[in-house]
Amino acid sequence: ATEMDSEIVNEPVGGKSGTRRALGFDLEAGVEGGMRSISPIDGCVLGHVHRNMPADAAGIAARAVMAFDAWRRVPAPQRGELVRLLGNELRAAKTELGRLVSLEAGKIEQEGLGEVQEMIDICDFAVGLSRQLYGLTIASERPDHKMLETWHPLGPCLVITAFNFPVAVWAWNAALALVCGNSVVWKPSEKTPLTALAVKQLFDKACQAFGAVPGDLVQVANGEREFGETLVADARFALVSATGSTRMGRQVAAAVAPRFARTILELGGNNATIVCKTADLELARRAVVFAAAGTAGQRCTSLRRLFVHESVHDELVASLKAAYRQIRVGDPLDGQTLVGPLIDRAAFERMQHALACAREQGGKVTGGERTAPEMGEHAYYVRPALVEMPSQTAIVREETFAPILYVMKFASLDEAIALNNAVSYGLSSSILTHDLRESERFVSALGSDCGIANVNMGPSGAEIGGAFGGEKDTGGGRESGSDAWKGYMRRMTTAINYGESLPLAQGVRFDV
Ligand code: UN1
Repeated sequence: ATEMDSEIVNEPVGGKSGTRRALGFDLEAGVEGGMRSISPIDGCVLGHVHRNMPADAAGIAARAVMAFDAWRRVPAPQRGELVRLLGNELRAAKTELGRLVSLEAGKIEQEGLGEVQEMIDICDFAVGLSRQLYGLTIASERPDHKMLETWHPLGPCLVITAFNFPVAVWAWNAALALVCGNSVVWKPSEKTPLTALAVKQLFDKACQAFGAVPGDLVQVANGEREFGETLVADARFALVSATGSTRMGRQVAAAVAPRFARTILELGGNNATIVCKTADLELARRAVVFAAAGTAGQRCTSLRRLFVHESVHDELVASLKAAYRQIRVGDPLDGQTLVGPLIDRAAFERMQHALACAREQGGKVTGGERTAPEMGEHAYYVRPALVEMPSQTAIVREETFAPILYVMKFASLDEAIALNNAVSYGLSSSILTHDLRESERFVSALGSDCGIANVNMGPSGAEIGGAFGGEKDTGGGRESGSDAWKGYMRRMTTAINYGESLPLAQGVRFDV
């Protein structure tokens, strides 16, 4: 990657100026009039990237159609070979790409690397899948007949991703979409355009190693809101897979509904953990701190609501407070740091607003204040907040994308499950208990109403092997593992008559 080395000049948006290595990626630094990528680490500009305008959307969609037409002709296991090569490129560039994720999204290094590992994992999964896009044979009710179910490529897929998982969520979608025979247009978050371009370079290398890949099989389309809306409205996209806010998801769903195209929506979450009286409190402490404070509370699956049995409440809260005091908040590139910055000032203001509301609604707030002044006035670092609430008030039922953990007491499991389910979202949830009856009830049809319900761990940090997504305002989509691939293909049912007569289904007689 050395020939790709370029220097990205930081503009002094923040108090500092200086230069930062672009980590081996040629990231179109200095595109005139381009979109800026700002590092949440210190508020400095990392670089500029090409900004697509709404008028560019039609050309992008047309190229995606051409690429789809060629790619669907390639046998699925060969399509898997391209994804295997992409996985190899990701392995080779794991350190650099993970660091770029840290630079642009503000994640600590471990989590930046973890995100790239998640991409590698889904590539491996998709390679295996490329030989397992199984259909069915179905017994026919008619003599000398059989029925088949076959899965075919769907069409161009538009993938919209969020800043908080700037590369992994694209990979969950793209690795599956590609082995399923589709072309992909990637509209990254406006806050993380560089990581997308870096991934595109790795994809291009995989294409070179593969040989004959149709041009524009994957297009990265950086642009702003109106550009994104124009893409979503383009009828040539057979699928729009969008990760982000519920407000955005509602707009996508409404825009796509008139043409009956498919959506996979992975929207907000307001995830809860229930700690029962038999729980291992040391395990609970560790699970809660990672899930609530990790990634600065900026995962869709971050823990935001903690329900603790009244008999262990005070003990757990005391140990959580002690643990919270130990958390190192600061430069995510420092290996000792556990919590990096919020993505921007708006996120900081929303957090402070939520904490003010919580106080008004009877909450006792510990932490939550701004910290790490050495990182400059244009970066927003906060102490993770722990808020003891008298009950699940309005602010607790809202998702605030920041490290705020609301803690509440409960007396019976039924009450805790009802509280878990009493929010508009349904992404993730978890229970800590050593009582089998409690954990089984939680994961039963009468338990958590979320797409994810974990036992003896927190709600975040899902593996790629399972289907990822949730119910209600979370949007209902499923991505990643299990049979999520079916969302990227169209299903065909075929009845075949190998006899000499024409019996009709349901015994209907129609003699001519
Ligand atoms: C997200 O926050 O958008 O379960 C996805 C997790 C990760 C994915 C989170 N594997 O925390």
